[in-house]
Amino acid sequence: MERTRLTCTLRQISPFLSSLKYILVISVLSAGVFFLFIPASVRTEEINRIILDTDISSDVDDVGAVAVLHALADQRKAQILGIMVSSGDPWSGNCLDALNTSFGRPDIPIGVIKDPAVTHVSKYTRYIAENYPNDLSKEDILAAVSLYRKILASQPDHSVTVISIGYLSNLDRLLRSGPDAFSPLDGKTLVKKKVKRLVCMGGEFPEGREWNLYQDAAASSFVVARWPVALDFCGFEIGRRILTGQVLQNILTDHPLKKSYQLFNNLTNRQSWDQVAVLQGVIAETSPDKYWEMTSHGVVQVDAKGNNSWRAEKSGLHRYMLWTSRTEQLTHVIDKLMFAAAGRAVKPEPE
Ligand SMILES: [Ca+2]
Ligand SMILES: [Ca+2]
Repeated sequence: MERTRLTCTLRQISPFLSSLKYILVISVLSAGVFFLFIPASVRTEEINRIILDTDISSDVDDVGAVAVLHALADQRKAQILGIMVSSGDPWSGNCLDALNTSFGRPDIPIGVIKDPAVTHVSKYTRYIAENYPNDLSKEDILAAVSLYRKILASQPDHSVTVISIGYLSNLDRLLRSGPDAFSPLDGKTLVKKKVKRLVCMGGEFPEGREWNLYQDAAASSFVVARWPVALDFCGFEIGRRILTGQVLQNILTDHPLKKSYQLFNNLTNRQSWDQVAVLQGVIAETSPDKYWEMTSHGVVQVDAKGNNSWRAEKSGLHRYMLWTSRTEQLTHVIDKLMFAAAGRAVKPEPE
């Protein structure tokens, strides 16, 4: 009896189901056709064009930041134009290529700093470079300053966000660069024409002395004084209080993201200076969740020793990030994004 009733009901609704299927197929097809006819410039308007500049080597939050950037690219919030290395560690470039490969983007252009460069020993770069697939060849690699010029010259005006999570050495060389095969413009003019904003993890606010700025203090002082467009700082005091990474224990494979944290601190939590800068560079303008605030405009100065100071000034191009009652929640946001980047090889996300 029950069975008969069920069969009858199914028979009654089956024409409805097939027309529903038909409507669904038509909707999906027309959405696809509609998408094809939207000009590419409009489609990509919301996608931030990003160049990341990292000292990936001495600390592991750079690896976390690369993961976060890939996760945001997967969500179509960022387009990764290229990644520059400011560290002189000879394994940094291949480690980065291995990470990009593991996140499904093996061909992201990588530019590496030429000597002289700030160099530190890393707990993970050599292992990642030697044990995970990557194909960055030392002969083909462009100097970061050349890759910056090549990429910027090919982009729409005022469209590129540069996110610096290491030393400002590459940007110093970019600003000082002259015309070349990629562009007839000098570096500063090229930046002014193509770059929308620089986000810099560096400094301590309102004043202090921080690693990224004092490691190559001459470069920091030069770049901060002459950068011709908007410059946002994510200071030491923000990322210091956001501890992430321990949840990577739950990744079931030997993913190089997990392996880097394992080699660095045996998968305990680490401060998240660099991931915060990526969030400021990619989602600050579009996110409905105000996890932090920025100051009004002002001027940051960096002296010859790498000390930074701040003064408010309406015409200044600089701002810095302010901690709010919601900022602590970035811990969860960052852990989730790092998880997402590592893909399906994970247990369900922890709450
Ligand atoms: Ca590659
Ligand atoms: Ca860094």
